[in-house]
Amino acid sequence: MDQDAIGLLKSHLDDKNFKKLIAIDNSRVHDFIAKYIDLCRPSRVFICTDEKSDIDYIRKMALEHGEEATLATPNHTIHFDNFRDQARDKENTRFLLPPTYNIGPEINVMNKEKGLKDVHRILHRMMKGREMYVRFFSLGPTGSVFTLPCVQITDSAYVAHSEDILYRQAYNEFLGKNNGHRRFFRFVHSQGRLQDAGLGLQVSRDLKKRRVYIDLLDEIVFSTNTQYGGNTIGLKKLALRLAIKKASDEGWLAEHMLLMGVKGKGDRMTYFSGAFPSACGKTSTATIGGDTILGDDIALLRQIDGKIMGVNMERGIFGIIPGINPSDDKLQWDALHSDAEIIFSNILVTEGKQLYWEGKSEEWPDKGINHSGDWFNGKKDDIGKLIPPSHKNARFSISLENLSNVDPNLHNPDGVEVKGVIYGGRDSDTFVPVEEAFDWVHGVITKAAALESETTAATLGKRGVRKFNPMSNIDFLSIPIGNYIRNHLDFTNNMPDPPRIFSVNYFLKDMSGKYLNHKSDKRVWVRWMDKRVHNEVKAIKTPTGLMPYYEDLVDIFEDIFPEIAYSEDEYVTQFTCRIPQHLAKVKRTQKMYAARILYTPEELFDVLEEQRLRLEDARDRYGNYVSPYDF
Ligand code: SAT
Ligand code: MN
Repeated sequence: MDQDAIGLLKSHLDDKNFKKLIAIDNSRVHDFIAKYIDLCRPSRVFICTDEKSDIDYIRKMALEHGEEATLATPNHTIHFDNFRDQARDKENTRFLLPPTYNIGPEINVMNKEKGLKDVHRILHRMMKGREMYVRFFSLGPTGSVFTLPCVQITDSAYVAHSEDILYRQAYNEFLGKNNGHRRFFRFVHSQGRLQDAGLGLQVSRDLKKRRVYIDLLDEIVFSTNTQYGGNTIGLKKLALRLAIKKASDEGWLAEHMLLMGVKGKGDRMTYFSGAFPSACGKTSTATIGGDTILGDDIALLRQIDGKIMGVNMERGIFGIIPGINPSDDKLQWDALHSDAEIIFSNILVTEGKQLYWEGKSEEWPDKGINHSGDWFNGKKDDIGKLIPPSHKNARFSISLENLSNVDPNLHNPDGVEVKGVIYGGRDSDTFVPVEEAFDWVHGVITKAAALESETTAATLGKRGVRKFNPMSNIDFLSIPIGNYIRNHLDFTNNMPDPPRIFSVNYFLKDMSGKYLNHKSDKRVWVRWMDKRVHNEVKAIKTPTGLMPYYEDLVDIFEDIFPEIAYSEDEYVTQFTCRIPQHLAKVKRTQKMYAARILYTPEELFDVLEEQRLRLEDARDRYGNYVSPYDF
C-alpha cells in the first residue's frame, strides 16, 4: 500500500470517512482518491457507502447546495442545467490517446499528454470550499461475469444522487475479500464555479472550460464545468466509451441499446435488444406496455454457451420528458405521477411547485420558472428564438423498479437470452417501418453499420441533419469503426441460430412531410418481430430484407388496437420500397466506408454491392417505388 496516499487520506478525511475508505482493501482505490484530493483540494471528503443514511446525506446536500429543489410531490426534485449546457457537448468530448494510436477520423481524439495537462490544470484546486463525494457502483448486475466496478469522484451532489437512482450500488462489493488490485473504471467530475439560475438553483458558469476527456488506456474520465447528465454522470455515456474498448479487447459487446421482453403466445417471453440514437424512441419502445423493460439505454452482450446473453448496464432511466402524455406513454406517465424518487431536469416549475413539460397538455402555462430563469409564454432567447417551457432534451431520472412493466430479470447476474436485435434511426424517407434482415451479416451491415439518423436535441448543434451513426453508437465509439463492425460480424460465430436482426423506422414521412406512423404502432412492429423469431409468420422477400404481410399486421393490430382499422392503403404507403432513396443510401454508405473508415471489413463492401444489385434489378422490373405486393 502506498504510504504517501494513506498519509494524505488520513490528513484530509475525518475519522469516520477514513475508516469507510480504508475498509476497502484495494490500494488502487486509495491511490486514485488521494491523487484527486491532492489536485482538486476539496474542503471535505464524503465516502458514500451503500447505507441509507449515507445516501440520504447526498440527497440532503443536493438540496442544501442548490443543485436540486423540492417539488409539490414528496421525493420529486427539480434540477437546472445552464441554459447553454443542456445536452452532450460533442465538440469538447475527446479521447486522450498517445500519438501512436490511430482510431480514425470520425472519432474525436486529442494527444493524451496535452489533454491531461489541460484538464489537470482546470481541476487544480477546483473543489476548494466544496465537498468531494466518492461513490462506488457496479455496471451490470453485481456478482456477475458482466460486472464492471466503478468509482466516481464528484463535487456535485446532483451527480452523486442521480447515480444512486440510475446505478447499482457497490460499496459492499468493493469491501469484498480478494479485492486486492482489482481494476475499476474511474470518473472525476467537478461542476466548477456556479451561478444562480431560477429557484435559487446553481448552474455551471465557466462553460468555456467545459471538458469531457476520456483517458481510454488508463480507464479514467474527466468532466469539468458542466452539469448536464450526459456529460457528467460518469457511469452513463462516459462509462459506455470505456466499456466499448474493454468489450472489444475481451470479445463481448457494449451497446447503445434498450433491452426488453416481448410477450408472445401463452406466457412466452422473448428478449430483444434495440439500438437507436438518443431521442429516437429507445425509451418509448421499452415502455410501450404489454411488454417488459430491462433497460432503455445501454446493454452489455456476451456469447455464453452458444447463446447471446444481455444485461442492462444501468438500473434506471435518464429519460426525455417532452412529449410524454397519458395516452401515448401511459407507463412513463404513471411512473412520473407516482411518488417514486425522481429528479427532473430543465422543466418548467409553475405555481405550487407543479411541473409543466411541453406536450404534457395542449396549453402552455402563462408563466413559471425554468432553466432560463423567470419564464413567460412568449419569452425569447438572445437570438430571438422562442423558449419553450421545457428544454427539448429535458429529462427525468427514475429507477426501473418504479415502472409497472419492469422485468423480473433486471438484476439476474446471468442476464437474459437475446433472440432479436433491433436497429432504428430518425429516417424520414428511406426505410419501411419494420423489416427483417436476411441473416446476421446482412443485418449487421445494411441495418447497423449503415445506420444514419437525423440529429436531435440530445447533442448541442443543429437538428435534423442526416448523420452517419453505425449501430447508433458513433458518439461513444472508442475503437476504430472497422474493428467495431468486425466485432459485431464475429459476435455470433459458431452459433447455428443467431439472433434475428430487424430495422424499424418510426420517423418515415410521406411526400408531403406527414408522419406515416402513429407513436403506438411500435407495439405492432415489435409483436411482428416476436412472431418472426418464432417462425409463426412468413415474410415477403424484397431487395432490402423481409417485410411483413398485410394480413399478419392486420391480425396484430386487431389484437392490440381493436379500435384501429389498419387499411391496405396505409400498409402499401408504409411498406413501399423506395428504391431511389435506398440506392442513394447504399452509395453514401459505400463512400463513407471507403473514404473515412479505418479497417472496414471487406465483406461490408460485398454485402452493400449485393444490395445495390438487388435494388437495381427491382427498379428495372417494377420502377422506382415498389409496392410490397409486387415482390
Ligand atoms: O445524454 S445522454 O447520453 O446521457 C442520454 C442520451 O443522449 O442518450
Ligand atoms: Mn442514450
